[in-house]
Amino acid sequence: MRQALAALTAALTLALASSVSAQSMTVGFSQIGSESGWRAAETTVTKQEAEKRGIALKFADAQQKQENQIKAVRGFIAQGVDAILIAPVVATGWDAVLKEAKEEKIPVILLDRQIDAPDSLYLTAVTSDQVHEGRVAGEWLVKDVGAKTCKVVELQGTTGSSPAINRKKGFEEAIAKTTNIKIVRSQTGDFTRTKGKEVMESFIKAEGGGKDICAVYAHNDDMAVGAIQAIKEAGLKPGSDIKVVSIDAVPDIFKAMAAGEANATVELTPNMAGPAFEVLAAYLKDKKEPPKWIQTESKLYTAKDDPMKVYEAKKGLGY
Ligand code: GYE
Repeated sequence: MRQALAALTAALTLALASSVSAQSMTVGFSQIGSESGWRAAETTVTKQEAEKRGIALKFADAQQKQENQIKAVRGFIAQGVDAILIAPVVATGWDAVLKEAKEEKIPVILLDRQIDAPDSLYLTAVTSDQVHEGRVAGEWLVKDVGAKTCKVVELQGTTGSSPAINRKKGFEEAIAKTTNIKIVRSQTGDFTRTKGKEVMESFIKAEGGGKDICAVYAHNDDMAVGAIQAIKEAGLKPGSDIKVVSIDAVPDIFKAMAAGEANATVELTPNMAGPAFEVLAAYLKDKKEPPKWIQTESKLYTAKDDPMKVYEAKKGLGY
């Protein structure tokens, strides 16, 4: 009896300790901005995940500028937060500020993008496999196009960001296995609809009014939605005259798919914070080092996957 009581007390103390630590935990989040529907959803979900755990979240929107992110991180360090989340807008330039956090023993977790820095400077990175995402997009196009000659135009993500670098790499690997599919133009659209439309307009002008373009590969759905607008304004049919393949699987791309204006997207979950908070709680409790990379799933969706049903299902997930 006495042993059972002791075990129960220990279990209750442990549960209380971990819930108290989550309750009193303050986490700073340096978010890139709200350049895309996916990014806005990530912010919403991160706030929901923090609330669920009783974590006090200090949120800073960097308007897509690294210097604002670095300033925000320094602010979190000065405030003595328990941990810091960073969605790093670009892959380089983080060593100094991460060393400052390390000196103050404040763990840093990267969300949705990787950085070129020693992984001793951060606790873990919660991201998709972005090379794989690009490969899946490329393999879909290879299958869809068959032996037909296909001139592809590419809308890259933010210059110097890990998704832009990796998604380009993966897609090129996939089409390199063919001799009939080539990227003829490639430029950054900075992950935004506006820029995606602008750059697609310039591609159409440069490529004989667009009739020679077989497909557009956009590193995210928001640029793809902008490109769809440009294709329509040029009097062409997106989804058939020019195939549209992209990444994120935000609700609006499924609306376009249902209208026959988009063809394929690779899903990226906006919930990177849930896994981040889980490993953080474990680390703060017993200093157990998590793996340096927590990989999120990537799933291909095409028009065959009942797009309006997917659209409805996604509407509630932070978008
Ligand atoms: O694909 C895009 C956002 O960092 C992987 O950033 C993320 C990308 C995402 O702007 O919509």
